[in-house]
Amino acid sequence: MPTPTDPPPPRLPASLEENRIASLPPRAYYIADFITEEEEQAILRKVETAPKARWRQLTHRRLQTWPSDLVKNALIDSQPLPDWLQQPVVSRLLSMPASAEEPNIFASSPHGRPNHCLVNEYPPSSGIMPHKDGNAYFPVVCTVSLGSSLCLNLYKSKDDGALDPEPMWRILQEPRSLLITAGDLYTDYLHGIDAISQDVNLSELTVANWNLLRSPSQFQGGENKRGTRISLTYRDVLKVSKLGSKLGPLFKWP
Ligand SMILES: O=C(O)CCC(=O)C(=O)O
Repeated sequence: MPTPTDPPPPRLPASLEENRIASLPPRAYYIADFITEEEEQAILRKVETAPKARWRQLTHRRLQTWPSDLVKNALIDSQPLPDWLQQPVVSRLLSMPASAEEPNIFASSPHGRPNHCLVNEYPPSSGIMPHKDGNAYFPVVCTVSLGSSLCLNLYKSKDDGALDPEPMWRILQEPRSLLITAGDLYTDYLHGIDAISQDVNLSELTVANWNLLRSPSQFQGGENKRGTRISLTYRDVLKVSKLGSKLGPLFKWP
């Protein structure tokens, strides 16, 4: 709950169209100040204090899955997302019109809102291989970045299925920002994060969302030395199985 001493919430665009990344295929949006520093710190504390069993250690990064892992591409209808992942992020997402026809970016998704969130932790020099998110989800991903900046790379696979090693575009994600990718960009392109300690050669010519950054001057030297970044990726899982509610109290995450 906000208290009278909390700083005001960020000013959000009247429509996502104001924050469209114009040089990318439809559709991508970037909002630099989506949450406040206080909100960022509060979410980071929740991530850090989550039960140890919530973390899955991968080779170079750690992952939390909320409310639970998918089983055969379906979400087990056990619990909703916890409140700290809903407020302020989900309510703010749903408050922003996507276009004149769409009251928000999840308006035509099966559940009308995200029901799943991955929390990824990337220490410097870690990343994620280029991949597509697949067909378990409605084709909208909303990513909130916390703690540090890094570049997300976008790739197009060639006609023979091989991946061009050079990304077609880079999106620089600052702490407290929101990136939304949807539509063709979700279905036809791969995304990944280079496992490097520093992003280099950053400029208005090489970063697709340069004009939407909070502080482009911070990267004027063309470099971003990475710290530990946490990302929250929100999606709507298409299939929700009722199995969880039948299993009742036996089916519980920590
Ligand atoms: O952490 C990110 O920004 C990207 C995560 C990602 O690629 C995914 O969840 O599929």
